[in-house]
Amino acid sequence: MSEQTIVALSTPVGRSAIAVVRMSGEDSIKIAGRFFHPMPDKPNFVRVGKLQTEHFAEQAMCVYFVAPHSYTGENTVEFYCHGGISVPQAVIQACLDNGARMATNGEFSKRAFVNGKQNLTNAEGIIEMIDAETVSGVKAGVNLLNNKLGELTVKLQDKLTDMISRTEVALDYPEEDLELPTAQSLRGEIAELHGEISQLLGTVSAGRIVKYGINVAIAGRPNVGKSSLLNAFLGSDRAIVSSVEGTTRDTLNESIAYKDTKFNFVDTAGIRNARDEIEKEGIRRTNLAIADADVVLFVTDRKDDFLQCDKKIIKVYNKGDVNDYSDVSDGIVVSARTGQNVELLKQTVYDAFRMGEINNSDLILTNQRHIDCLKTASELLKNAEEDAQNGTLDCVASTLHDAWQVLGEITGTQANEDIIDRIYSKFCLGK
Ligand SMILES: Nc1nc2c(ncn2[C@@H]2O[C@H](COP(=O)(O)OP(=O)(O)OP(=O)(O)O)[C@@H](O)[C@H]2O)c(=O)[nH]1
Ligand SMILES: [Mg+2]
Repeated sequence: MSEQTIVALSTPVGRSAIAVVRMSGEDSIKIAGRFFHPMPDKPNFVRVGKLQTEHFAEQAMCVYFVAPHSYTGENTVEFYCHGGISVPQAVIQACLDNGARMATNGEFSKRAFVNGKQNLTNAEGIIEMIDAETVSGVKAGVNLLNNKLGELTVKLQDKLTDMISRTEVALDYPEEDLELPTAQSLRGEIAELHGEISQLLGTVSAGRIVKYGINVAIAGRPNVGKSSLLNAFLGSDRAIVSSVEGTTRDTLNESIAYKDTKFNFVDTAGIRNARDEIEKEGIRRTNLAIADADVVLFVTDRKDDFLQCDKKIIKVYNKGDVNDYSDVSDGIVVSARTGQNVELLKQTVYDAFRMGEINNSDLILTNQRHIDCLKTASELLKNAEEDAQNGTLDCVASTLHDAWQVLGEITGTQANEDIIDRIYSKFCLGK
């Protein structure tokens, strides 16, 4: 049964030069022909024409695509009309009056999935691209859209299928003289596959940084210039700076984009024996910020200072404009006041996470759903390895099958309706 034709505004609601209204479904071209004249002579070509709405005639452009050669895989029509609120609304109304219905969030993309035009990772790639705040985030989305993870998942599933079928043959025809896997050889194969998945899961922390940025805590004793450094990073007078020790009492979060990466700075209260309740709470928050950090910029203005924590630390010798740090070799000398070496410090943080390398790699896990599926698959393979070790081939086959199933959830070949709906509901209307 063919689905009903749907319509939605694909551009944001509000004042704009143009707006795009999209219709998809078997009748979409027929519906468009009732109020847009002349229709383009052929698919994939834009034509300017008169779009008759209930109250006015609008000059618009129209293009149509014929199934299956469209985003959704169905007949699709797009109108490029004047922007604002009322004109697109009237165009949508014309579609509704002629037989279309309003689309729900992500319904165009869901139809693309149903029609085999995209898999779930492709769809999630689109969401990541739209939501990305940095170039590296967009790249991670592009890789998903380009099916990098999808292809790898299918390859892993193929290997599993091969192992499952050989194991099942061994179980069904034990007396036949076939070249069948021994428990030991099977264990080796499973371990290899397990290793591939573990390697992939090893990219999770890099993926979090790509998606959300590097959490950089600026910490140290009072008055060393932490807030001044935050301001220097931001290029604005964000935090209060004063010569009074204990100026900053609360944590202060600000982000910047550096190259293709986001830095999430937290300026913190200076660490010392607290003088009052408020300062005590401030320092407690400093410790939370340190615990949450990917890297701590330990700011100091003297040579014999140290900070003990189990985080990556970059020592920052501040006030380089007035202090002599000529024999310092375990950190970076900067001046928050003059800006000396502040760019170098950003570059140092960037390099500490090998962001250049990460952003050039093909496959980094950035999506929690994918991570969860791979973790489950990894657990199952670990169990299968043990079963193989114990020689219980029937258990091996069924566990490998479960792993195959879980991997299928990544691309959606094995995903249930709930997962699919949850993913597409994250799309905006008209996508
Ligand atoms: N000469 C010089 N003075 C600086 C530099 N950075 C900060 N200062 C001064 O050091 C004092 C303290 O600076 P803040 O940025 O408030 O220091 P803080 O570490 O945030 O201090 P608390 O919030 O009290 O922990 C101010 O008087 C700043 O002007 C610098 O690079 N050179
Ligand atoms: Mg401060």
